Amino acid sequence: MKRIDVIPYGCSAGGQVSGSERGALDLKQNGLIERLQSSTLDIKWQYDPKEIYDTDFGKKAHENLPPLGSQERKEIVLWHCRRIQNDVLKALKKGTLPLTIGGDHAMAAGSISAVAKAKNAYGRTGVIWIDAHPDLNTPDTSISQALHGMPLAALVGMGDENYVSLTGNEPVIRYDSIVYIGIRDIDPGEQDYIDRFGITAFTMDDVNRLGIDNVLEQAKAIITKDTDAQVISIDLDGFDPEDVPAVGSPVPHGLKPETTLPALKKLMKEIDFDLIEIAEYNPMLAGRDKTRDFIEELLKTLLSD
Ligand SMILES: [Mn+2]
Repeated sequence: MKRIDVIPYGCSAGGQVSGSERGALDLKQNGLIERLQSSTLDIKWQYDPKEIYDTDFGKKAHENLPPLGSQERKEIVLWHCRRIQNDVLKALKKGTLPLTIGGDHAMAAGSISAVAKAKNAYGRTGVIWIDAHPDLNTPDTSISQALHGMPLAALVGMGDENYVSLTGNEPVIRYDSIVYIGIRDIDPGEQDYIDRFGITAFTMDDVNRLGIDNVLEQAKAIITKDTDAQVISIDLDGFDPEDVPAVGSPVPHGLKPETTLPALKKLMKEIDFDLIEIAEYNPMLAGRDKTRDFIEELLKTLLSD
C-alpha cells in the first residue's frame, strides 16, 4: 500500500498575484484528496490547511501584503518555506511520500531541500521541473523581485542570502541534474544561466518537436545519473492555460494533458520519486472548477499503480 502525506503550502507572497495561498484550502474543502483514497492508496492531509491559514502568516498576512522585494514580504515566504521544509522532513522520516500542494512556487526551496536533508542527498538530488518559467532568477536578474521566480537558483546556491541559506550550507542540486520541461517564458538573465551552466531545458518547441515520451525518457536518464533522490516539481502553468486556467502567470501554448498525462504515468512506474510537488493553483481566478478537475486527473495519473 502506497502511503502519501499531502502537505499544504498556504502562501502566495512569493508571487505577483494573490489567491494561491488558498489553493490547498480549496482542495481540502472540495474533498478531492479524500476521493483519491483507495484499496491501494493511503492518502491523507498531513494536517488541515486551515491550520496555516488561521495563523498570522496565513489569511491575515495576505490581506495586506508588503511590496515585492521588501524584507517584510520575504519574511512571510521564508516562514512558509521553513514550515513546508519541516513538514516534508516529517513525512520522509515516517516513510510516507510527501505531496506538496501550493501556493507560490517559492515553496520548492523548502520542500526540495528537505528531501536532500532527509536522504543525505545534497548535490545528489535530481529534479524534473515542469513549468512555463525556469524560476532561475536571482535578485540581480529578476524584473519583478518575486521569489517564486527564484527557487531553482536558491537550490543551486545562487541569489538572496536568506533564501539560499534556507536550503542549507551546500547546493541541494547540481546544474547537470535539473531538467526543464515546457518552459516558454524565459527572462534574459535566466537564459544566460541556462546556457552558462549547461542546464537541460526542453522548451515547448522541443517538446513539440521531440514528443513528450522522448523528452521524459531523456529526463529520466538525467535525473537518475549520480543522484540519490529524485523530485518532480510541477508548476501548473507548465500546462496549457486553455486546459488549466486558474494560475497566476499563464503563458499560452503549454503542455497538453492528453499527451502529457499518459507519458507521466509511464515515468511514475519507472522512478520512485521522493517528492511530488504541485504549485501555483489559484482558486480565486477564473476557471477554478476546470483547474481543480485537472488537478484530480493529474494526481490520479501520478499516484495510481
Ligand atoms: Mn514555477
